[in-house]
Amino acid sequence: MTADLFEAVPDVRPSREALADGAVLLRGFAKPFENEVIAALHEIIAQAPFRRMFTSGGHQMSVAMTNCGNAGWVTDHSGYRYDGIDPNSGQPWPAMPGVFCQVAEQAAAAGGFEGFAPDACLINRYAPGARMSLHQDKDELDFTAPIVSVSLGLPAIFLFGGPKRADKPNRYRLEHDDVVVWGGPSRLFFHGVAPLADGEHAVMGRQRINLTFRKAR
Ligand code: MD6
Ligand code: FE
Repeated sequence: MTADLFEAVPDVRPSREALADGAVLLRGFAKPFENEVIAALHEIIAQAPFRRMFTSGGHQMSVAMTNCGNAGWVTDHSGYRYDGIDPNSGQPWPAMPGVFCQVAEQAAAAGGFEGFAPDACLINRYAPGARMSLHQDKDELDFTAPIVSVSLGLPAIFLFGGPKRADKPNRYRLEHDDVVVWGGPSRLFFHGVAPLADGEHAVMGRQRINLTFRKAR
């Protein structure tokens, strides 16, 4: 009689939402991979800890970053680039775990991009208040490959604009296990993340982690 009181609230959000031509939000797509992804993440950050990098203009980013895969995205006084070596350790970045490749490849296929084989995974950690200003992902060599973005932990407001910085962005709430696949006509659109609201996530604690998979080289 009271059983329904204990049933989970149904998730009424559609599982798939187009953000633009070439960009799709796949809600909950990472759920089946989540446990393995989080275990692999712990191993990566033990080898290559999060660090807050500096832009070429000398500003320290609020988001802490690390990488895995053959190429890692780095920024310092000389600018942005992909580098096979972690500048903090002088060692190659940790290898891309198999489960990372699987979730990225399967999400890309679900988004219409078959055969995605990322060589870079940028791992971003947002503490409450951290943000990412509007930017384009344009440091990769091949813009025909999409980017796959996996969100874990606290929800964030993702800002998705257009081809010009001045284009007013739409706002999307990205939650734990949501995946954005992004390529084709909107591959170079401006986007960012609003300052993270404070909270405590049941699995990830007081933070948001975002994995972006790219074909950098
Ligand atoms: C983030 N993501 O969600 C930052 N870039 O924390 C990105 O900058 C991003 O999610 C390109 C494609 C998808 C993304
Ligand atoms: Fe980006």
